[in-house]
Amino acid sequence: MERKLISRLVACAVLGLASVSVAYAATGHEHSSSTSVQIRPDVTYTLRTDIADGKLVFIGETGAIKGKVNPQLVVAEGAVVQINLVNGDGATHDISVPDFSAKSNQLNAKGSSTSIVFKANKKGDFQYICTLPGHVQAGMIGKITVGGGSVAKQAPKGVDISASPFDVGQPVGKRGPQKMTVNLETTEVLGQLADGSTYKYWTFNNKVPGPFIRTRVGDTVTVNMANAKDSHMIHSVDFHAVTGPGGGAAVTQAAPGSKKSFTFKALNPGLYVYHCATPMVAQHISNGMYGMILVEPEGGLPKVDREFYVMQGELYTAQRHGTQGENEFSLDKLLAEQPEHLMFNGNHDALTKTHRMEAKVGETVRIFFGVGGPNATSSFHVIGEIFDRVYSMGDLTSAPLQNVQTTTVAPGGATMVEFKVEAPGRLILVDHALSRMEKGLVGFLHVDGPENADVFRAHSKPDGDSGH
Ligand SMILES: [Cu+2]
Repeated sequence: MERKLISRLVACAVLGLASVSVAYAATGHEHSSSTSVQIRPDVTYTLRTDIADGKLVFIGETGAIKGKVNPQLVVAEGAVVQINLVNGDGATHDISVPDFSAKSNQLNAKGSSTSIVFKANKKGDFQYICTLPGHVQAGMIGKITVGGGSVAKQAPKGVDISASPFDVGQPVGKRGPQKMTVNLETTEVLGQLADGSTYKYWTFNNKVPGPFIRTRVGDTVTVNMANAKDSHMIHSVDFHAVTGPGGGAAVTQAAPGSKKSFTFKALNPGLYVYHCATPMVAQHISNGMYGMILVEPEGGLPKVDREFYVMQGELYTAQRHGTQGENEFSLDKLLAEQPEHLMFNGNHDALTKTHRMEAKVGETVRIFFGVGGPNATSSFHVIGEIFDRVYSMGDLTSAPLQNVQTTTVAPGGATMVEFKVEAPGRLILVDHALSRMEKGLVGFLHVDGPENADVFRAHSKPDGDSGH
């Protein structure tokens, strides 16, 4: 079983650096009763081949091993480990960890890359090598330590800026139009980006995305926006649900320590994005200044069992994805539209570790999904499910699309999706432009409950007439 798993992992991994390695972890992290899909390795290292002082070597490419020659790789016992190899010298190389039967294809061209993935299922010190004749003797050998506790975890320094997917407000139900007030504070805070790395986020109410605002068509809404005293920038807010100058941005440009407000009437039902609209707007949005406002139609939305609030965003950092410590904004990468990070709800762990999204078998799930962006269009998809209904482009008054696999959501756009969960397991929220998963864009929805063999069942032995 284990061997099969590994060979499948390796077969999958040799497709290249950008391939997504899917480990069907038989033990499952969360559920004994259901099949869990491990879609990301637990730890990733990137090595580059090079020639140093007449010797052939591996050099660490990112993170704590950056620049180190034949760096020691330390991983936890049981971890799924990915090692990427980039050809830095143009000679033919590969990478192998013989003790785990992991071996890559050969790289020939300078700049080409490959990877291996394996499960580090035994403790001890092992070797990673290049298997080409003479290359180990020439210096291409390093140590991988499994189960060593010698790597000190960097203590998190940033605050948790990830917005809860559960904060979706109260459904309006049958009520009539009313007056309401929305209070926003714009802030600049050092937030946790991933394990061991931080970023200076700009936010509404210290969360990314900002608060989910729930209104009804015909409501009269007063928006009070305060820019925190310790901000460095002017901030503002543009609601796509507002009919008026700049969606409110024309009258909310607030210097640090000042307040602005305006009142609008919600004329059009729908699911709308809001964002900061202060130059450079793309930078303010990227840094985390976006959220959503729902304008429910008369009579409210149909009742469902679970509602979630999820938004996709991008970060453009000078440091490459995976770099420890504080990551800083890069104007060049923003203008080139080349994000180093993509996230659901603000950071890499928001919907995989920090907030546990759950549903029970038989329940109906609704996701309010929006793209803050500022640039990437999302191909929103849930692995292991089919959207029963898609309210495309946030249009809540037309009949929804039905039975949809993947739906396009524009930057500054939104979509409401609904589906019934029929079988237990871990569903995976992605943008099906799956290179982005490698930059942090993934979320989980855990479905608990009894197996539903009618809908899905695994076979312990290959079925006689099913072929492969
Ligand atoms: Cu701003």
